[in-house]
Amino acid sequence: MKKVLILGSTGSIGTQALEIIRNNKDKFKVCGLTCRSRIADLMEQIREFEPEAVSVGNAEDAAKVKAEFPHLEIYSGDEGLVEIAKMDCDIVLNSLMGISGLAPTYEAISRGRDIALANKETLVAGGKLITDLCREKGVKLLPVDSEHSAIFQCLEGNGGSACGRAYREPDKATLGRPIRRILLTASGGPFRGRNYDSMKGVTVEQALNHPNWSMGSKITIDSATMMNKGLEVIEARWLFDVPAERIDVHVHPESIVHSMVEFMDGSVMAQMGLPDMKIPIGLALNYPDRLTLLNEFSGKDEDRGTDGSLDLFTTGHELHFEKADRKVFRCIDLAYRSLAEGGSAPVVMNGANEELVAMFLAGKIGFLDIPETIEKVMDRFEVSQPKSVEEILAVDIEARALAKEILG
Ligand code: MN3
Repeated sequence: MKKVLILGSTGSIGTQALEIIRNNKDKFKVCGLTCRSRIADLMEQIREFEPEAVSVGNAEDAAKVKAEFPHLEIYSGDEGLVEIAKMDCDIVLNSLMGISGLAPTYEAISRGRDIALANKETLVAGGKLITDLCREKGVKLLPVDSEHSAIFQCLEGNGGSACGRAYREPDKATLGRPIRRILLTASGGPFRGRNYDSMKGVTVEQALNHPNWSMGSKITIDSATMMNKGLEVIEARWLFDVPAERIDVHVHPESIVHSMVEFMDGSVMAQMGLPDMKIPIGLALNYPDRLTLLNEFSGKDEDRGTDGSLDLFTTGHELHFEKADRKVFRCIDLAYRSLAEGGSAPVVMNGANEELVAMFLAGKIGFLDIPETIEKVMDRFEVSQPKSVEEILAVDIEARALAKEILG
């Protein structure tokens, strides 16, 4: 029985994880849950899953929960997330939004808990700090992001496993991983095929209309700007310890191939599946074993595909691949630039992006203000070398302030 702490349990990933746990009660026990503002949803989850501790966004909501569940350990605020991350558990699912995921993840890793990571900003901002600590503590960092779960699955049995085995340059390697390239796939988002100027007036509603995936609003806007893919390049760089020049972005509008790895012998491994986050969530929670997530297969070939499985015959899937247009989706290049500059540069890019996405969602700025302002913020920032969670969070705050200042 694995004891699971879910950070961000009322969001898209959190609720899907709880659905998996509900159907696999012999394998998992929820020990802690957190949410920022969806208190009613959290209370329902507390009734059903009976955790020992929860954390909520503020003290007022904590009091409300306490009134209803007097025996529960209850924390609140950003400190609450760090406090609950200290609790005894086997695995922490981090499905928090944005940089808020960094400090509690660091805390959980320092206590030796395995991490199922859905919060890519943790690695974007704290990649070196987090992965160094994982190696030191022998912690498994299991990707929940669908592309990274795909890469992880392609690497299993090919010299790779959960975070920690160092990549070596193929020509110099006798040991290590003979990876030639990681082929990171991207759906292209709702604005695939557009030219840059045509995106000037796009509305929040249009940007939130993702063709394949149903996700939270921040990541959906990131998908529309393709900053999501930029963040994923950085995430892959740290998770798999592969240099940025060996990570390529391939637009694949069907979202059936979730990413690929090319090895030095010319073999390319791909992982496929319908776009369903339960697959990566389930694998990360139950690693190294797979869960039964499909309905029982009835045995007749004609029935394949009706049980939620990928059927390449009857659903008529055609798979297409094209280059990402980086002149249009400038955020991809900004992410590569931040990796090349190193140090605080990805923190600055990420902090500016988070602030700008929130401003766009609030109707305060235009869609193209996002990439253009991130670039200005990066131009103005001198790259530093933050060495702790606190220093990273300080850079994040500065970057957000500068983004706001530039837009007046
Ligand atoms: Mn993804």
